[in-house]
Amino acid sequence: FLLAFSVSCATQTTSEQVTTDLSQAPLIPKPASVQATHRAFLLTENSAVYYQEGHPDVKAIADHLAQQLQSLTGRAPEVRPTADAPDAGHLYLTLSADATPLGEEGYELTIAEEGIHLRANQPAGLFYGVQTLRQLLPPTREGTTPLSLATGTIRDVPTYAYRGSMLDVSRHFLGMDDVKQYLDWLASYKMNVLHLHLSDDQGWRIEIKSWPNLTAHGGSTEVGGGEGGFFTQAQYQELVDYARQRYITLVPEIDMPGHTNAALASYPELNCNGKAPELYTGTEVGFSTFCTDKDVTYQFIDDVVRELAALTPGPYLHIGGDESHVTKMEDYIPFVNKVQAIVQKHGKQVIGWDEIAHASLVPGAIVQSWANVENTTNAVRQGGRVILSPASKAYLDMQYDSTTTLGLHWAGYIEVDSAYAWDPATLMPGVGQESILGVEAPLWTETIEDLQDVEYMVFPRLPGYAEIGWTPAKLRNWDDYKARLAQHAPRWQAMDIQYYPSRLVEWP
Ligand code: TNX
Repeated sequence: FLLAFSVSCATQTTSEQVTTDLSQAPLIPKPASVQATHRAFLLTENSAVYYQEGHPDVKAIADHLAQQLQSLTGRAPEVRPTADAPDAGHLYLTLSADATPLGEEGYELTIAEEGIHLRANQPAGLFYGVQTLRQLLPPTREGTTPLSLATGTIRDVPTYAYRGSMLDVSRHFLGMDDVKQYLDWLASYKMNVLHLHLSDDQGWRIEIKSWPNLTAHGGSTEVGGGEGGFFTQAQYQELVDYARQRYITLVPEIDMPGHTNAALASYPELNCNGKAPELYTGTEVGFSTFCTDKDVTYQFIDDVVRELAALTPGPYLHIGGDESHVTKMEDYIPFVNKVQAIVQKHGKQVIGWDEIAHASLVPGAIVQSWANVENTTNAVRQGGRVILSPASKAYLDMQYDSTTTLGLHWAGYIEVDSAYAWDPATLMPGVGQESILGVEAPLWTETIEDLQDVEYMVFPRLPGYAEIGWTPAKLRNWDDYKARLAQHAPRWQAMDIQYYPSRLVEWP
């Protein structure tokens, strides 16, 4: 129900009344449980952020929250270790190991008239609780404090452990600032994986010190013949760190044995005929392959995986494996088996596109399913777990409809409703929730040239994938979601995001 506040309402420039019903908050992802108590907490300039001492990450999250609050109140709140009995009106961040139902990533956010208490088992949970709090506050500074928050308790845990998106930085290179911006977007919707597609026919985008021509030559162009680019190892580590501060794991992908023209052009010895092809700036797929029966190929892969694994604290290394149309199946299978062993040797868990299920999956291997039911069920039969990226639902490079100018449509058009209204656990027969690690929405960049293009394809679909990964299926439905989604537009506007204004949503 709605209640007008004489104090707080005057301070909020929107004409809407201030709601004190926490269950009506337009949160994305929708929390697992919300209990409203229909009163209000007033956040003032004197509200401080108290954090439990003993864990550096908790202090960092408190600082992050303080920064967000400063942008809304104009004043930096004090950040202090929890004092014995501070007076009312503050925010408290606490790690409590006993709240086991919250798991690794869950949180409990209690908003009372006297104060706001955020609790979690792990820092990640506190970070997600802060993202929720941020969505309960206005998008921008709208006037003076106090800001009113509806009271109640949110107890929230994600359904799937892996909630990701992929950026293809190979077809068109996207630089440091673009990737950081993308990481911020993912974090604000509680997504926890960024998969970087670092190599393809059109470009090699990660410095490998033992094979320097990969980037010197192989990174020098992109689709359309632009200048390309690459990440130095130091830059990559900066991204790893930026992601880690947002509780996001980076998954690096080196695609092979196909999608390798940039590497083949950089080192002739990787080709069966010993001749380096020209660099490629078109958009065909499936024409390149490493020479799978040369020893140097595996020496090369060992070096690349060793260097990349050393730079990557996350558990995964993605070996691609898709669309190797010019690699014979009798060569593809032993190749994938050997590469899996190399990845294991360097201490990482293998992820590959669903075609790798043709090989014998090593224990712990994860298959990223983009289309093929047979490959995916084969992976599950082998004991592999699955990341779902069904092209006709989750490909961010698919056009919204026939009038969209960016993007492709080989897997169909994906309007905002179709992107949202599917359930990972019932998508493929034989691939149930217990086999599913999570969901990932890939953005391939054959037609995507810069961050503005990225924005248009990603917004407003990305929050939907975040919700599919986080919110229990039984709490999700399109009509409820689209009303919440509409209310995020002012947040995107505040961040200068040029989103696709789908006609299926009643934007404010
Ligand atoms: C298929 S799906 C690809 C990519 C393309 C994409 C374009 C998959 C694993 N491979 O190489 O960029 O389609 O939508």
